[in-house]
Amino acid sequence: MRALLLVDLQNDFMPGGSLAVADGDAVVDVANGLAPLFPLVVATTDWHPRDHRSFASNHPGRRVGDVVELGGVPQVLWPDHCVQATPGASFHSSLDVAPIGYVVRKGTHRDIDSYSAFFDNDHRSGTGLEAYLRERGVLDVFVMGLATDYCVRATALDAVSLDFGVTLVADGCRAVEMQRGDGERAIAEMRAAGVGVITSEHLLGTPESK
Ligand code: VGL
Ligand code: ZN
Repeated sequence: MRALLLVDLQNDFMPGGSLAVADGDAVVDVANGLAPLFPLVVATTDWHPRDHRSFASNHPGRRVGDVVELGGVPQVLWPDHCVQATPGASFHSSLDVAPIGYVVRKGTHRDIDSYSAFFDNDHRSGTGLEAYLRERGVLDVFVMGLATDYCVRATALDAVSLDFGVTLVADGCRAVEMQRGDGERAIAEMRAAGVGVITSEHLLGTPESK
């Protein structure tokens, strides 16, 4: 059985949001097109308390982009984003939520970030997603969403380490690109770890065949 993982298709990562990913809203149509092809669709949400330690605003004297240590691992400081139950944490209004069977909330603990849908960044606690997928007999996951160089990357790499078959839907992803090339580097890293990389056409059938 295979599952589609939709990573963080939330307003704050969309153009106009507080941690906007360029062209991020372009992937919503990809998600809507792919979801009906999967028996199980899981969506992740970044779901931070207002005092989350990944926010630069919670570190007086620090700025967005600075790197600190959190839970023993390096932590990039971000603008406030995806605060629990705020409009920025809601799914993009064009996302078809009907096919979504399960929503993972991550980044909920103040003192550690969670890019991955599976584990906090220190890999000490899990989100419950692994057990959820295994109980349903999922062996293969297809991953897409925002952002390629953070939450998509971490989710795909953890899925590989958990021995799921992992495929990245590349046109369903966009990158933050704090440094130019981060998106491409993340894809190379995922590929090297054993992630298959395809485009949505591969699943939908090519438009030329219509
Ligand atoms: C993300 C930075 C901070 C992401 C989440 O969804 O990729 N990036 N929090
Ligand atoms: Zn976050």
